[in-house]
Amino acid sequence: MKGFRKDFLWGGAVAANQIEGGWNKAGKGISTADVITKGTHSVPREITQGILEGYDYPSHEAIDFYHRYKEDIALFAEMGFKCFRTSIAWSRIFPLGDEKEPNEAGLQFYDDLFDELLKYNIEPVVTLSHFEIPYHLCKEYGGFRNKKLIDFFAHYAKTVMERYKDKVTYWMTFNEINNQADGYRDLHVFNNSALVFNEGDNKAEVVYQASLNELIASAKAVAIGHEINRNFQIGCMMAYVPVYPYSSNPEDLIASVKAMDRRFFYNDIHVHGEIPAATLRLWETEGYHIDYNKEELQLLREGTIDYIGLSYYMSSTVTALDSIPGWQDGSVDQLKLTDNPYLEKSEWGWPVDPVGLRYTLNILTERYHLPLFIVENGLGAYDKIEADGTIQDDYRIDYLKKHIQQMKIAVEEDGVDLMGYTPWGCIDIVSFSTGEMEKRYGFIYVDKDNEGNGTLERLKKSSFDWYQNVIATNGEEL
Ligand code: P53
Repeated sequence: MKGFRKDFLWGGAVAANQIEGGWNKAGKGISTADVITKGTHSVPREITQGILEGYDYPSHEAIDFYHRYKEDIALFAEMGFKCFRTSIAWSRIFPLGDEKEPNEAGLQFYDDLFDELLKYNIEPVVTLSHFEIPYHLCKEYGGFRNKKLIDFFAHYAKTVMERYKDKVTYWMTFNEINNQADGYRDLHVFNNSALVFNEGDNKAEVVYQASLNELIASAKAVAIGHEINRNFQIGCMMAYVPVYPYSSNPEDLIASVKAMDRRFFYNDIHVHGEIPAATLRLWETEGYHIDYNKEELQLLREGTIDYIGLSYYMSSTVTALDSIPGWQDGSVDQLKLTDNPYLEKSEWGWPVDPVGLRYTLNILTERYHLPLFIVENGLGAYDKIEADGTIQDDYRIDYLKKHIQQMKIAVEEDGVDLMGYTPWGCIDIVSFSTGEMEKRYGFIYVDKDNEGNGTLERLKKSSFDWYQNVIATNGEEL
C-alpha cells in the first residue's frame, strides 16, 4: 500500500482532567485527579485525602478548556484535524459515581463539546476513564478492588453511550490500563484503579484483582456499546513501552519477555477475552488469590474490542545480569532497567526511539491482527517565546517527523493496518507525571507557567503550520 489510508484519522489528543479545569462547575463531583497535587521535575506529586487547604491542584483550572473549548476547537479545525481525542470526566456525569440518575448539566457539556467538533467535521474519539474516577468510589468502596465498581462503570458507560450514540463512533474504555502493573507505584494505581494500598497488602495481588475487575467492567461496556450502536468502534488503550533485552544474552531476552507478559495480560484479555496462560501460572506459583467466577469469564468473552488504541513515547531496556554497569532496580520482578546506548533522552529522561514505534506496530499486528490507532505520541519539552513572539519548536517537529516516517514504513512495507494518529497534548496541558505546565507537547502554546501565572492566551508554534501541511498531504510531506 502506498501511504496512509484515505480516511486516516489525523488529529490530537488530551484528557479531561489535564485540560478542562472547571473541576466543580455545574454539579461536577471530585475525581481522583482532583486530589493530586502539583509536583516538579524532581518533587513527586502527592495524593491528598480529599481537597485540602494550602495545596495546589493543577486539574482545578488546567487550561480552562471548560470555558474556552470553542476557541481551541477552531484552532484544531484550522490545522485540519479529522478527529480529536478527549475523555469524559466520569464525575461530571455521576458526581459520586454510585448514583442512579446522571447529572444533566454534565451530559449537556459534552453534547455541546461534541456538537462543536462535528460542526467542523471533526470526529470525537472518547476515552471513558482517562486517569480519573469519582473520588467517592475510592473513599467509600476502595476503588476497583471492589467488584461493585464493575456495575458503576457499566452504568456510566451505558449512560454516555446512549446519550452520544449519534455523535461519537470511536470509544476507548480505560486509558493506559497497564500502567498500574509497572512497579505498582502509588500514583499509577490510584489513577488507573482508584486504589490506595493498605498496610499488609500484597501489592501485586491487589493490583491483579483490581485490574481484572476493570477488565470485566471494560468488557461489559464494550458489549453494551455494541448493543446500543453496532457501528461503534470500541478499543482498549495500552501504554506501549517496548522492553528490549540489553544484550543478546538469552537471560536478558527472557527478562524482557517476562516484563512484556505483565503488560500483555491487559491486551490479551481485551482482545481474546481469556486470561493468558502465563498469568494464570504466575497467580498459581505466587499463591495469589484472585476472585472471579464463570459469569465474569463469560463477560470477558462477550466484550472483546474492535481496535487497539496505544500510546507510544519511548522504549526501555532491561538486563537479567548483575554485570551490566549502571542498572537501576525497576521494582517489577527485580527488573534491572539500563540505559540503551543507542538512544538519546528527552529533557525529562524519556528515551527517544522512533524505530521502536515501527517495532511496536509490528509486534501488535502479529499478536492481535486488529487495526491499530496511535492515540498518543509526542515530545514534552520546554518552549521559549522569541522576541518577535514566535515559538520555534523544531525539536518537536523533528521528533514527530521521525515517528511518522516509521509509521509509514510500518504501513507500506510491513502491512500494518493503521487507523489514525493523534499526537498527545495538541494544545499545551498539565503534565500527568509531574503536574507541570512547562512540560509542553502542543502545536498551540498556552500562556501559563508552573506557578499558575499567565493569561491563558493561546499562540501558534512553528509546529502548528508544519502539522497542518502534514494533514493536508495525508503524511506525504513531512
Ligand atoms: P506526561 C508512562 C509512559 C508513557 C505514557 O505524560 C504515560 C505514562 C504515565 O506516566 O502517560 C501518558 O504528561 C498519559 C497521559 C500523559 C502522557 O502520557 O507525564 O496517557 O495522560 O499526559 C504524557 O509527560
